[in-house]
Amino acid sequence: MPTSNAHPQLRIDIVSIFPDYLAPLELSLVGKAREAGQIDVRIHDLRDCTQDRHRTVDDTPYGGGPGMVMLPEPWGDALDSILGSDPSRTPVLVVPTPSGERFTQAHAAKWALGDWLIFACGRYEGIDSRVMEHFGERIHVAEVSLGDYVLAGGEVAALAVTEAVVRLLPGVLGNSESVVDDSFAPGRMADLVEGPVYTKPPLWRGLEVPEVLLSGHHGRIEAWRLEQAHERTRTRRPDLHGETPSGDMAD
Ligand code: 6GU
Repeated sequence: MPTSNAHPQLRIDIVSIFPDYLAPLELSLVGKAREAGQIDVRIHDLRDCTQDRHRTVDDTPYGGGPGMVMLPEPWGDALDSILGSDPSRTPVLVVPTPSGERFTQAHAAKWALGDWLIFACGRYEGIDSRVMEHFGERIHVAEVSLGDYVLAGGEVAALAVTEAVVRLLPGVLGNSESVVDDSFAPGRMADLVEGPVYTKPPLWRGLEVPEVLLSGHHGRIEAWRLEQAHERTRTRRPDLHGETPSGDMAD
């Protein structure tokens, strides 16, 4: 049985002009994984890689238009320095952007098998595209989006992706079984969201826990949960068009 010893420590570097935004990585599951030595998280201030007195990180876009674009030089220096700190590893450079491919559980599962993630958190209208072009010739670059809305910068996405990856590392979750029933987990949950969950008391404000969950009949409980997952996916996530669990569920 694989243990946390069988897995290399995951290194995570995050470059941002708001390093304090990443403070939540000291808390909860990710914070505990850091304390346990399961991950090595290093946060970097992009402004430490600027050359001028004003610590400039942006300028106006070529071609005109609103907003500012992040300069390539500080990014080049920051990423060169991080890459040079461990030539033995091959990182994935994750660039959060609303114009990226959608980040999914499949990315999280793949990156949990690797040993090094570097996040380049842009602000403003984004990072000069030559940064992604240049580093794309040296390492794998993944421009990813959390969904179809616009955040002010990549920091929240870096937090989200980090948490999605770290909770999949062996030994990070208390119960190693619990990830297989997750929404989107590879396998039967791949295109499904989880159904409702309940705990004690069995009757609360006139609302009962579904009887099947109190039956102790594990086969019926599993079948009911799968049925609920399909129903919830059909109503809330028609974009996933989850398959029906069996012929009698078709409608
Ligand atoms: Cl990854 N970044 C930004 N700035 N906005 C987003 C996003 C990422 N995903 C959705 N909106």
